[in-house]
Amino acid sequence: MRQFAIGDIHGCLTALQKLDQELKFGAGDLLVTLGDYIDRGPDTRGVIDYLIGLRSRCQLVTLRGNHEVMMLQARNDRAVLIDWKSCGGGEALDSYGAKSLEDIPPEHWHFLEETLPYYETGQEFFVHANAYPKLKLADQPDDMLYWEFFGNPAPHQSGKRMICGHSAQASGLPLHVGHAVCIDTKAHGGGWLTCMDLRTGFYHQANQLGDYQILPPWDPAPRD
Ligand SMILES: [Mn+2]
Repeated sequence: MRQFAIGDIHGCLTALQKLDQELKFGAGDLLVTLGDYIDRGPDTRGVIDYLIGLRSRCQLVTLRGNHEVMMLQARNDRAVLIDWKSCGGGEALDSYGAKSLEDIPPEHWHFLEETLPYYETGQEFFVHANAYPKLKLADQPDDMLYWEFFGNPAPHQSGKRMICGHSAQASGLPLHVGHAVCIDTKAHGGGWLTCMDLRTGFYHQANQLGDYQILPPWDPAPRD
């Protein structure tokens, strides 16, 4: 069984489709998407539709990011609505040809509502943003799970490796510190959408131009 994690997509449908075309996600594959599907990039609507479609082909686990948090809260809070629109929500609405949140289809609200705060397998745990090393996943506060930047945390008490997004790496390279890996490589800002193969350590990257490349696993021993 292959196991993959995909970083912050932010409306970058072309890059997501390219990864799927190259890796051919299918039955038996576990695919964990780390949240921030929406906002900033050009096609929030298309990305959510695509992810809903992927569910019928592979085991898809969709985590919640801070942008999904904002969009969900924007329904009930005018101040959050204004904040969300200025953080890329305007582009999300545009992708629906929508003037207001009432124009978003119910199945997309359902998709957003069903996103998870975290996920774990035998060897890894997955969060959008970060986690306190000394707290169980079930006890992590929302601010940490959805908002806190990476900052090279200590290893988690579970002994599992943390896979996260949220802290956009302007270099386009994943940030790997051994016990934690951040794979937000700024797809919406001219960077890459990264899909990490968790068992081999290879990184598959695609961008909005339809380019694709593979990066080798992280090597803990620096060489001259
Ligand atoms: Mn984020």
